[in-house]
Amino acid sequence: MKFYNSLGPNPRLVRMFMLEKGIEVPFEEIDIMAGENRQAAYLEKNPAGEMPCLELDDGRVISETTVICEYLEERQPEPRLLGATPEERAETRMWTRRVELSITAPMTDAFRSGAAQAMFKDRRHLIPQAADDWKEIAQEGLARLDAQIAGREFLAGDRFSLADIASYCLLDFGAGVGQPIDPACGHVTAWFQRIAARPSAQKSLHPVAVAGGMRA
Ligand SMILES: N[C@@H](CCC(=O)N[C@@H](CS)C(=O)NCC(=O)O)C(=O)O
Repeated sequence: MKFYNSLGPNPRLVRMFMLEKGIEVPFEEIDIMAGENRQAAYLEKNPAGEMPCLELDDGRVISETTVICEYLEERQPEPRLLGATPEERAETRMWTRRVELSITAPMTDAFRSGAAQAMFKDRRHLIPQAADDWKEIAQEGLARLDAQIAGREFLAGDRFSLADIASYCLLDFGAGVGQPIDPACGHVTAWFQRIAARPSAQKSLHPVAVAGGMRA
């Protein structure tokens, strides 16, 4: 297997997942700032042109972060980060998807069409006039999440899971690019600090991010 790695919250969440599971695979670095992920050699691997992806030994390529994580969990079930039963796995997927759809996707869209417009203008269809609305939508989602997770340690209840890793990495990135968690969201803030305290949170940061003070 080979992991095509880069700067960015999405590759980081797979790195954090691998660290938590003790999985080591060779990495090949792709320079997203220079647009290497949008050039022919990488597009042959992942036609979406997005980072990261995982190349299997038989040549197949898997992209989409949570799909990569689920594949790795199937290959190496322990420690279980999806869940031990169909019900636990369903809860993990539900929370991962809820946070992505209602919070981190609009947050990322706001970033691309707002602060990072110059980087993304030739890569994606941007909607600059929607950037502030997406920021508000993400904050509204955070406020709803805050009420939903009152009294629980992790997103999917009392077990640490992929939902925590994926959500943490995207929210950590968002906070570093001008979209912090509203301090009024006390439950989300406390949950975020619990995840941030795990050694994998620091170890999963990309060296370029560490050098530049970024959270990715
Ligand atoms: N839905 C994708 C999103 C991947 C994504 O947006 N990756 C970012 C890095 S964090 C990227 O490739 N950005 C550079 C670009 O789009 O050119 C996934 O889950 O893997």
